[in-house]
Amino acid sequence: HVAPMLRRYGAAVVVGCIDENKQQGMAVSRERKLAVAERSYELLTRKYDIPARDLIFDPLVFPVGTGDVNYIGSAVETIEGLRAIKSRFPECKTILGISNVSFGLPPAGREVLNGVFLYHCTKAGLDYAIINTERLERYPSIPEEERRLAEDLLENRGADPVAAFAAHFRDRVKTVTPRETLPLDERLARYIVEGSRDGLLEDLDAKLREAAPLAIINGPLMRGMDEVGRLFNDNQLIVAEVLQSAEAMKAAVAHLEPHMEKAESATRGVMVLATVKGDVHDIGKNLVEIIFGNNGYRVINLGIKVPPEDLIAAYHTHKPDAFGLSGLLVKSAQQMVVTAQDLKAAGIEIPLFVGGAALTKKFTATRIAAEYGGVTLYAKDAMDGLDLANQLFSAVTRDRLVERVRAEQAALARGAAAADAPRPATPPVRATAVVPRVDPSVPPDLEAHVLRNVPLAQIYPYLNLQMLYGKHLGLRGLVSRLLADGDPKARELHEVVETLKAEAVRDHLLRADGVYRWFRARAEGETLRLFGPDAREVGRFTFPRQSAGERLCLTDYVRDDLDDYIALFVVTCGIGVRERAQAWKEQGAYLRSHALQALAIESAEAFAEMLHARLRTLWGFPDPPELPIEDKLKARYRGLRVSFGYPACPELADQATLWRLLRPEQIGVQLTEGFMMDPEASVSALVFHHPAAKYFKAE
Ligand code: B12
Repeated sequence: HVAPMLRRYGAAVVVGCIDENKQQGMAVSRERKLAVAERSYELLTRKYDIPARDLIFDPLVFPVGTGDVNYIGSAVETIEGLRAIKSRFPECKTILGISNVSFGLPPAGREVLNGVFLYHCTKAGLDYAIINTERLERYPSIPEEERRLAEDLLENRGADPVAAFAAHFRDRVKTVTPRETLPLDERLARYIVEGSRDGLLEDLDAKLREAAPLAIINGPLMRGMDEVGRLFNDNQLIVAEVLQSAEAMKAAVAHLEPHMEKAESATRGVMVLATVKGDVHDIGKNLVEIIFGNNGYRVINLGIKVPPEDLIAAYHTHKPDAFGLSGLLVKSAQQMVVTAQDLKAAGIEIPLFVGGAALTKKFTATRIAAEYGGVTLYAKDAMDGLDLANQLFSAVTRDRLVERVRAEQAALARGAAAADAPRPATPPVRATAVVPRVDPSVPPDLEAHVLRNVPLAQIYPYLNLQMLYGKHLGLRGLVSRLLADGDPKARELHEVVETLKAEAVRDHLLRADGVYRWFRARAEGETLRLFGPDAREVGRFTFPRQSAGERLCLTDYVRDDLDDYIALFVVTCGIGVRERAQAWKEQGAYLRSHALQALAIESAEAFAEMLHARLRTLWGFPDPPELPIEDKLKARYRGLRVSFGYPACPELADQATLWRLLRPEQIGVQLTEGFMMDPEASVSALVFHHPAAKYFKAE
């Protein structure tokens, strides 16, 4: 299945030395590694005609220090297996995940063992290594004694090389010097890195006796923020901690400001930041503002739904060094193209930073950069944006960055042009995976329902913690497991989130409102017709059909021969959130401000999940009582909930019909000209009852 695709697209492939052998699938000995590689080579090059240069063999690395008898001495087998494969197939490449070798050993020892192992693998012919270069001792700087211990372990020399190695490194923890004993400058940087304000102001006063405020900001404080960036990129800090560091920075700068001359400014550059026309996305843009604003940039945040003419006016008023554009949806990415054209027509050429969930590097290269006069930079997140800005605004790195970005974008544009060969148009045909006809489920009524001030306690159980803690607050790993294991970062975040949840109830920080209604419906090809209680058509939606595979279309889930039913709803948890988050942000309470917006958007999603479950019950097919909420969040229930803008119903303009049918204005939700819902923390949905309904991508 995979090999013909590799051939078709000209892809390279990583070939692990694993076969179907039941006892010993993963090859450990050098002989088996070579044998599996030889067999794979034969199959892939002869049978499937994949060029040898596209094969990358992974001879596999096993942990040598966990005490697992199967892997004692396995490191030398990997090195020798690699050497054998490389000399047998010199035109192929090799790859290894290096640090697996040291799994289970003391951290200081791991860095040494990884360094020594990498060195020997490279000498044996390794082409690619997967390794964290920031956690690696370089071979030449490893002391003789430690090198010997590592080599004994890798080659399994001596009576018990694991014990000898572990004993040497066990107590060598990287010692953390208590803050008080550090020199003043290092202490100042440490407050920022730790996001702590305990003693910060006193130390700033002490420093003010010997240095000017601007020098303190640009010196130790900024060094702290640079370290925060480095630790974030090295996965050692999470978003929530970066926000706490920014809070400490903000407090420090606020303390120093009264001592500064009016004209003095600590800026690396000025950025005018905005969410594009038609888009209400606030949370991502605000993160960018906080990160840039506390790393030496002056950020002028123009807010949401900003048309190009406002950006052009801001250019003349503020004379910025760069623009930053944000947007959540694909439509907003298209709006960025229009904005870039308008800026260009106005003769503006300052660097343009762009970002957002639905934006990609490729779209930036082929569509936005192509329309703009100046350099256009895509940032995958706020820290990435900061890193790019720092390179751009430093005379030393600027040219190299611009050259790299332009070359990358040119390559992407060339690739896109080559891939853009016109595809034969396939006429829509009915589903090949025939969707069974089921009896319509009759809903309890066809009235419009308005839910006001739904208790948050009914919604919170449906919160997706992986999204809240992981995606928005940055916790890495499986959140449920980290919480169950009492992971310190997870515990700390739990504290923040739970406090905020309780506050949201007590102080009415969030309110939940919704509208829903069932409609009589009938499918007609790819069109879904909706009828009012008097059987008159009240609206219709046309959905795309998959052009290949199962050729599904959402209308397959609705009867075309008799009256069937679907439900529509809009929910929000966003009323008043933007204003409150803004006020907290201005006070420097960055983590709280961000956490409130994150809780609001995830509560909107949770509300949608909760309301959907309630509709299933009212509709006559309640979930089994024992079905846990985690399973509901994985859509393990009867029926399907989709939203306009999703892959099966991508046409966002259909939101306008939904608006006409449900009138969500009555719960305070407006539709923007980009068909987004204002406030941001809102979700709209179509609900199908068909038991075989499932998620699919139509285009
Ligand atoms: C969480 C989420 C939601 C949340 C919150 C949305 C939000 N404001 O973030 C809720 C549940 C409210 C939601 C609703 C909707 N969503 Co939604 N949502 C997502 C999801 C899963 C993650 C988005 C996210 O991470 N947000 C958090 C913020 C902080 O991240 P961010 O915006 O990406 O910002 C970071 C970077 O992008 C970058 N950045 C952003 N801007 C800038 C600017 C500059 C200058 C720089 C340097 C960097 C930068 O830095 C930020 C911080 O690090 C994505 C899918 C995905 N995996 O990306 C879908 C997604 C964006 N949603 C989608 C859709 C369709 C919708 C709805 C229209 C569905 C509906 N009909 O109800 C609504 C629209 C809401 C509205 N108000 O109109 C689609 C969009 C596709 C499309 N057609 O455009 C996606 C891609 C899902 C999908 N695959 O279909 N959604």
